[in-house]
Amino acid sequence: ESHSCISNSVSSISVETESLQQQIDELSTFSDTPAPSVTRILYSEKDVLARRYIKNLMGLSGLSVREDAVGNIFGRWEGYEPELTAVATGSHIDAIPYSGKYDGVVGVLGAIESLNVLRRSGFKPKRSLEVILFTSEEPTRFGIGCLGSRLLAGSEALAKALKNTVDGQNTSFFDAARSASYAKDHEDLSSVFLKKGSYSAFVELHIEQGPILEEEGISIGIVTAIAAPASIKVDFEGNGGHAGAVLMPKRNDAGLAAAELALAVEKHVKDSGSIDTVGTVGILELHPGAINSIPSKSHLEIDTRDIDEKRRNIVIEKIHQSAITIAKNREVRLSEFKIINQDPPALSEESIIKAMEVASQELNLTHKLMISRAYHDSLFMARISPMGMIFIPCYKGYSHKPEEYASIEDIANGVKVLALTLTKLSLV
Ligand code: HGY
Ligand code: MN
Ligand code: MN
Ligand code: MN
Repeated sequence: ESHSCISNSVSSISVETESLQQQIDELSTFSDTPAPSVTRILYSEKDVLARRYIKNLMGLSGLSVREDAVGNIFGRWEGYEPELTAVATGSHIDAIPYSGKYDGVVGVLGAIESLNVLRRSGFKPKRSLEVILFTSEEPTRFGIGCLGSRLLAGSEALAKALKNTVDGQNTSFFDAARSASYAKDHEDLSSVFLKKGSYSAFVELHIEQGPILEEEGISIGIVTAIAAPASIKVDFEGNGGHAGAVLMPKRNDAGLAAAELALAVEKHVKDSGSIDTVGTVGILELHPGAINSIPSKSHLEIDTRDIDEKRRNIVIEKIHQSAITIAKNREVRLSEFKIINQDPPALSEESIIKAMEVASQELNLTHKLMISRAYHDSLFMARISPMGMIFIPCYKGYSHKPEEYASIEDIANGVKVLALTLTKLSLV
């Protein structure tokens, strides 16, 4: 009867698109910047409101809700063989400054709706199904991406580092967590770690954050691999001084050192020999930041990624060499060159790729295999569980900006593929 319930479920599954769109719109109002932008930073008051909103939706869907010490939230639909490892799906709801309302959100609200779709179709899960809201996928507040999923994947290094991590306002990670009513009784985060094999499968629904699906008119992206991300923090220091009085030969301008390094990043990335290597200097701060004062300090943060880990690491090496050479030539001090993260890529599990392909075929949806150039919580869940990702098209591939958009039809397609994929993985 399990096969029959899958086959007739294709015809009987339907997504409640109005309420899903309404939820996306409502969630986007929990923001520190005006619409259409969304800014929702980890443990901020808006983040706490958004978390409450999601927990309420999980409750309304009959899921049992639990939260861990850093605020990863789990909504569980118990299966009829609860002793088997569960199948999980989920994503994030934190949003970088002035971004959009679909990144991450589609994979949380869509996951809850996919369980509603299954419940409404009369499906009974054998393996329990869990929706996970990962704490802080974005690096905005504490400089490290996928903070929640890295800890779930058992990162001792991160658990240790968080003990003396502060944000830009000098608030410690634990003070921020406690202000959102997490990490109350202890600073030992090993309680967050999940053992390898805790889930039989993890699948994340996400907007593509790239233009391919929309350009090629394809409804579903089936992710085969997630690119390898890395981030570096660099500080230069010089003597600074009066913009009028100090003549050029006497200067050691920390701002120009940063500018030269930013251009060196672009050069090394373009010279990598592959279009798949990318590099970005998204943060470049000058101190004291006065028009008539020669920058005495500069701080830049570099994001570089590639689907080939070795090629990416060669770029990091070259960036480091450039920083040292620039400092020497300009007689400034390279006071910090810190690699924050240098992660390997992740491969999706063959059996989950297969399940997503079959689900797309059953739904008559065009689909294609592709890589994810953005990182996701799936990159870390892949360390403790077989992983898969479903992409849906987004407008011109825009993301991390207010123009980010995905149509409710495309979102509904993603929710249906997720729902059918979950049935297959749950009945294994
Ligand atoms: O930056 C990323 O790739 C992710 O969207 N945070
Ligand atoms: Mn059967
Ligand atoms: Mn993002
Ligand atoms: Mn995301």
